[in-house]
Amino acid sequence: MEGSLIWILVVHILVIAYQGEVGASDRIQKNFQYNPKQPHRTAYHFQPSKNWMNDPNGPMYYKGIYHLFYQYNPYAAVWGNITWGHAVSHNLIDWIDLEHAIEPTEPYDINGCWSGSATILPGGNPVILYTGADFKNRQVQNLAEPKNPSDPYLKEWIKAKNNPLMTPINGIDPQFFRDPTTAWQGPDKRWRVVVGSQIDGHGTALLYRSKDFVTWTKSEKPLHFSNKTKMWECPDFYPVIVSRRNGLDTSVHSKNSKHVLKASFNDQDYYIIGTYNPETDKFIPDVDFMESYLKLRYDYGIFYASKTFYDSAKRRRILWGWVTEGDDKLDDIKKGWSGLQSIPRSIVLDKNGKQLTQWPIKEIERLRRKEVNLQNKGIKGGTAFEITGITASQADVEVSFHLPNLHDAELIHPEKVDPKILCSEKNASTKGVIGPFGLMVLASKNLTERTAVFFRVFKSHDDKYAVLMCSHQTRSSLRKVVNKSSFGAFVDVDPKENISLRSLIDHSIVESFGGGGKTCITSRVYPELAVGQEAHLYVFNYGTKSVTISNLHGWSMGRAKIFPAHGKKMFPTPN
Ligand code: DQQ
Repeated sequence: MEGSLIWILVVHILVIAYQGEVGASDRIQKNFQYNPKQPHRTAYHFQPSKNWMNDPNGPMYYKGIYHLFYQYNPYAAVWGNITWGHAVSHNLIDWIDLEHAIEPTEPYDINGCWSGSATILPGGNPVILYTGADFKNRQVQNLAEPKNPSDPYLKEWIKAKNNPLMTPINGIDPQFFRDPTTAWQGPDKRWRVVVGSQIDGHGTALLYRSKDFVTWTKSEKPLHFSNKTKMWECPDFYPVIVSRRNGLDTSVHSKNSKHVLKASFNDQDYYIIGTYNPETDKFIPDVDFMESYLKLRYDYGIFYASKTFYDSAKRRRILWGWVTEGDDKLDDIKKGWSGLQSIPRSIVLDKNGKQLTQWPIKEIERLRRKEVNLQNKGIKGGTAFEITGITASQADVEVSFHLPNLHDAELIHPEKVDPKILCSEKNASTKGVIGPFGLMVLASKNLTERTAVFFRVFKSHDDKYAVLMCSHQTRSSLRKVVNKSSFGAFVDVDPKENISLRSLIDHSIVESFGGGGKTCITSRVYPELAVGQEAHLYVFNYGTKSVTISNLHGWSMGRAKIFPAHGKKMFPTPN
């Protein structure tokens, strides 16, 4: 025990020393992150130095180090040659990008090492289950183990000799069989794992069980399926605890826990909450996929193929998602890279028990630098004002609004409208009564370019209120060939209390958290004018009624330290 504590300390010192050294090297920093020649690269989101990245894979905490693996093309800025990239961190913000962890080398993964998850076995050793696209382009599930589990960086991985462990037999379509979850152990000590699939045209979470993690048997019944969706990619299944802020390890089951099932389809990450019985492996959702008007999603913007893991160091569950580009493939080739990872988010069951809430991990706050504050400031209808004094292209902004009486709010039937469409019809320039009010981010001085993240409050038919949150991007860039569609969703908050918004702004990404993280919208934008020092930040209210800023805190953000490892000698392996 004492020995491992000392080792964790040594690892931390090594990581910090290493970062200090690289912090001094401007050359490496420039290659990796935002710089005037690459104005859309980010400063504090994880991205590798170049080429294509998609799904986050196998995140875990091991011997004092956080690991993030990711789908990566080592040769180009487009999807292909899929390999597991691997980065390590001691704080989830600063990263060292290591050598690839898993490469397509064997008949069972020669056409790509696709998404998968890590499981920490009893005793503490990690293993990875991942999908291989095999020599016949069938999808199969494979196991990889660390070559040296005493290496906290887990630099080298060995593929199991019995691979593939699960193959598409008995009616499973070989093209629809992928993305194993983190495994969990039932009361009978057998492992369970879910694999994404499509059976008879319906999205399905196939369930497998194993005594030894090597021989897996498919359960006759899937964990769940939905005839309202097609193929489920990257499923995730984990417990959350009622009325508490901490997370639960994946195998934990208690009378105070509920279970979350997430599936990626239609370019979005949808989730449902329900009750799981580990004796029978029955999962009964409270409300099924696509059946509530909120159609619960982690994020209503650009955020896909996400994955959570349990951080045993801080007893929390952390979520990561892939944030794609919204520009043209040719632009990606020209700029030499594509894809970001979201800021890791803590994810908990909301106190209403009906949805999850997410919040950027606390560690991100260490990048906060120069600060501006405002209190109790009224904003008349039809006005906007600039927040000065912070770097608007690289910022963290938290604001909460207090609303006047809501009697005259416009009427709406929230169940009958598509909030995304509503956000483009009633966009930031369309005057309303209560709203639109919110932030204009990555804006040029004269507002020619701007991304508006805002709320609008409606009265619903039964004398309740509906709060709409939008990210309106039609004017986010002068460039024509970029995706400027708007995003929108309702936020389940009472507008008679304050409505809060937090936006993490990082050059070409805006991650916004409405209502304390009940509704999240992530956008990618490619301003031409509002770049670097030329970006501005405004608060606006284009409703007829005034609103009041109860509080606004904004910070310039520093850069995360993200850099490649310089060869194996920087990572001494303990004896
Ligand atoms: N990406 C992986 C697949 C997964 C998809 C391939 C989701 O395993 O289904 O790169 O983005």
